Amino acid sequence: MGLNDRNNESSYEWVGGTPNTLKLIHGPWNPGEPSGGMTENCVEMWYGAVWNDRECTAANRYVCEKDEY
Ligand SMILES: [Ca+2]
Repeated sequence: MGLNDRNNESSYEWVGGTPNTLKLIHGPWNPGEPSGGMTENCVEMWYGAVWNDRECTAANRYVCEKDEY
């Protein structure tokens, strides 16, 4: 979902380096997550809209943001 801690473990930022201003480290993680340490540095959304850290090479569906007409 565009959130990762690849540059600094446990310090999450958005793709492109935008700081995590939403304090998402305290977001709705699935119980027990994030669990991947240095091997799972990207965040995905699971069923129920909870979060999981996962390998950044994992292929997931995505959504795009667009302006409202
Ligand atoms: Ca995980």
